Amino acid sequence: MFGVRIYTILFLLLPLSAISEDGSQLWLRYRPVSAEVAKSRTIHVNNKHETALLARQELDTYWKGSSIELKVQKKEAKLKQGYRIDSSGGTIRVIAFQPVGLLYAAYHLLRLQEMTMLGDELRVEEIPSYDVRILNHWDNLDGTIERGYAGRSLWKWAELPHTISPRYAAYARANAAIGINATVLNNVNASPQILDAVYLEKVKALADVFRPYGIRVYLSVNFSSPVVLDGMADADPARKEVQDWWKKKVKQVYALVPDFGGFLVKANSEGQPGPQDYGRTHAQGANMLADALKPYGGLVMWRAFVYNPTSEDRAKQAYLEFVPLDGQFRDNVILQIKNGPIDFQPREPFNPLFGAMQKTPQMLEFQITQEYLGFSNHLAYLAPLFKETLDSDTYGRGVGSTVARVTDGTWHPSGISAIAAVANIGEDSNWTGHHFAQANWYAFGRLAWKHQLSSEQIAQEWLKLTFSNDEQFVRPVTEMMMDSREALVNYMMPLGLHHIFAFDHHYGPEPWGDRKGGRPDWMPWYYHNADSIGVGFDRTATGSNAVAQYRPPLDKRYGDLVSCPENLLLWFHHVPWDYRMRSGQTLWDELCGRYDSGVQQAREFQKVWDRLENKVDPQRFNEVQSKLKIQTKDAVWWKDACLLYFQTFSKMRIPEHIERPVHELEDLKRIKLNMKHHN
Ligand code: GCV
Repeated sequence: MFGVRIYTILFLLLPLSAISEDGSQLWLRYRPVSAEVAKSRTIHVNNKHETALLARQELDTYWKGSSIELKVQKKEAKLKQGYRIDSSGGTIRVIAFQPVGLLYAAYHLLRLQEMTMLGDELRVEEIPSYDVRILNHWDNLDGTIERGYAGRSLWKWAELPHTISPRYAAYARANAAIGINATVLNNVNASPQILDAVYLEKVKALADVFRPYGIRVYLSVNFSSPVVLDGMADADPARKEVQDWWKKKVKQVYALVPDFGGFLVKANSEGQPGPQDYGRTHAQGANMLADALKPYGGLVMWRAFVYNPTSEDRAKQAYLEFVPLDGQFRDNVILQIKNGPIDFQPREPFNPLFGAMQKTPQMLEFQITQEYLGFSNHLAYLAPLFKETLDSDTYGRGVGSTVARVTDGTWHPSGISAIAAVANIGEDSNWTGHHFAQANWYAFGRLAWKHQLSSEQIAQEWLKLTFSNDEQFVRPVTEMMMDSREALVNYMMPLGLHHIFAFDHHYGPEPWGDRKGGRPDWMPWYYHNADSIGVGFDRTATGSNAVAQYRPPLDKRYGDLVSCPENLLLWFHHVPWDYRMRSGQTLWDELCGRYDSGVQQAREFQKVWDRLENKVDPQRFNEVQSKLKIQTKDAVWWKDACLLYFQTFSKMRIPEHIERPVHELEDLKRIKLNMKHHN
């Protein structure tokens, strides 16, 4: 007894930063208020919906301030899923049109409280930028996750529906707190089994847990499901029997999950089946599913990630395939388009499909999981990458047709707007493998809610909620986060280089990579084209002419060596080694400088972090510290591999002021990481 008391006293005396945390609480580290505080104010709600009651419960448990009145008001339809908060006269009044708006408002208030940013008066109106803010899990039914780096899947399919892990509700709550309102449970490389009755019962169990948090379930479906599950002769979307099969299946799904969101489909892409197997178009395939879902209000998110090993530049293929189909899709189909034309590279220009289809609603797909950005080993804050795409002007309807406006409902006001990202969540205790990878999940949610937020603002919010309000911590770490994606671009693929990863895992460098008989568009040389003259992919009129897929003035801006932004130079041009860059240096010297500055930035991150040891709890401090060591080692590996390899073509010296390579090229070529997955 005495011992316990001493420990309690010791514990209370310790600075907060000395108490270890494992990261499992994410941005929800609120502490329950005392009974006394709870008694001193009332939290009232005018609605009995489970989500409204949950909003009240959250505030009741954690809110330290004055009384709050939560109201759902039918006349406030323009608030959609949003809310209004007003605090004049002592009581805080929250108005929403839907119960979920109250829940979002509750998290808004708690967020401000946690950041000590509650002023005397509150006047807030928030309406989300997108209707559907959805995570895509690439989780397989066997518990593995494609491109997942935070352990196995959260979904315990073998235990479901009878055993419900407490992490399901924790997951839903974490998402609701940042405004995410939908989730696709399974991999786009979809097992047909997900639609089997046995699995649908499991899906229902998850949907039941998520529902109070305002989260709707969607599923990835395999186009051949009727063949695999029920032995139908084919899955031709033009055949009545196939259409009926889907109608029956959809009915079965809605009987179990009445608020089911819809289907996500990867078809005729990387070996997945699709309508083209039967000579039908993507539109015909998507429409068949859309017709089945329509009576229930379900959506089809049809992915535009298609490319085949033809002589056509991979970057052009989705556009060539989909633009001619504009106008042919049902109104409950949204085309889901990756941010760039290749595949979630550290930097890509925006995908030219955005803004090119005037009649077809489009949605963005980002990748939160860091398939091409150092897995969960590298600190790379992705909000700047997300913003770069959102803010890109497509010129699709003149100046100001940013990707954000093309997708947020401005272009298609009568339809449903949506934004997706591939999740980085697994069963690791900190959910995402790297503590700082939580920030990317957070940033996606916040931008999906409000794409006008700045990356910096989001980083600060996240740091305050996740670590500490101490300005001496928040300032330098925000800066580090803000620099981190560019640092990674520098040490991996500066100046528009892309896809020079090792074939087997997309982690380390393999610019020399080649496989006899392998698909050229899966080989690094396909992308960098290094030769004795220079390096880079000629996508101008003298090359693949991919620049022509961009609207004026972008076609000219990208197509011209002088006006092309330097950070995309080698994406669009094959540039001579001795070409003079804006800095006055040759391309070769500039390239060396970029790789080197990436390494120096990584070293700097280590210093920044080490200086903050007394401001972070020991467990998280140590875990981040050791990840930063890996990151720096990898940065050196990337720099040496790329410079030594490209030097075999440029035959130029690495400038003297640059850190010398510490590896031999031949040794680097022998490194084979044991990480399966390819392409
Ligand atoms: C789910 C890339 C990834 C694949 C992924 C694919 C896709 O090619 O490497 O793992 O498959 O994109 O987005 O469909």
